[in-house]
Amino acid sequence: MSIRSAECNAARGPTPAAQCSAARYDAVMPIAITRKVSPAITRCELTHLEREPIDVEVAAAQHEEYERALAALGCFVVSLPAEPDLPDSVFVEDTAVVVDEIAVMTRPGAPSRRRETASVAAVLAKYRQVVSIEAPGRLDGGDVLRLGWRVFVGMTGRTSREGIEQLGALLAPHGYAVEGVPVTGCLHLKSAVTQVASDTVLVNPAWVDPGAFSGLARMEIDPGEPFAANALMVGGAVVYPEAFPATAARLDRAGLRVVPVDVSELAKAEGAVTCCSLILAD
Ligand code: CIR
Repeated sequence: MSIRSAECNAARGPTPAAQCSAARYDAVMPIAITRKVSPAITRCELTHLEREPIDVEVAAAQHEEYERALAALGCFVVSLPAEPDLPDSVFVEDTAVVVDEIAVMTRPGAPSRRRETASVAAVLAKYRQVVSIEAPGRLDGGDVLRLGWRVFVGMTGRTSREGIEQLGALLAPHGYAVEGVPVTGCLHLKSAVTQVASDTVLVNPAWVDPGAFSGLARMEIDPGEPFAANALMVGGAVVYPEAFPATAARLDRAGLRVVPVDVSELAKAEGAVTCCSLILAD
């Protein structure tokens, strides 16, 4: 089990292999950056959901289980302390887009979320060269789905054309091709489609056109579970919400290893499984 507080990891960084024995071990582990649930999550942004009471303790406990699931799948979890004044800061995915070569700090579409990026940038700087989306561009990491050298970006209320163009310009020198994808009816592109295997995406065709993902196998969610397209592929498995058993059965029938997690309290804040971590390939 490898869950470390950010303080503990401060010395870890992209350590030269000779510097400590942990470095050799880290080289084969994905790094998962997470952040504890803010007590202010009850004041989170909501776009497509009605506000419901959120039990902060339950949300925090579910988040800890999520971190444990990532660690059990071989991730080195860098767990940042809660941000008491930033309601949505547990959803670290939205603050950055990380590829092997660089980390791009986003400029989140919701103004209330813009202060979330600074502390994540400080951590990412240990692992990658850090660059940023600049005003007036807007980009949420939840809108960015990288599939090999293709980077799909949702055209949503959170992510602007300017933000997509800036991301394209930052990633192009490293060989990535950025494509904007129309999305309707949900918060982010990754509410509508995520990767579940090297050659397969899980998609809700009501929210995004599966035709955008040509060249990949497209598995559809169970139509009775509209929020079921958000899955986190990591460590040879798919971390997946318990709330969607019919779609989970489809994943299972396809031969995928499904690791169920209960994120029901975080879902009331319009969060799911990809949004609670930034996964860095080693
Ligand atoms: C928001 O509206 O920004 C948060 N309440 C939820 C963000 C979820 N992020 C994600 O799925 N990538």
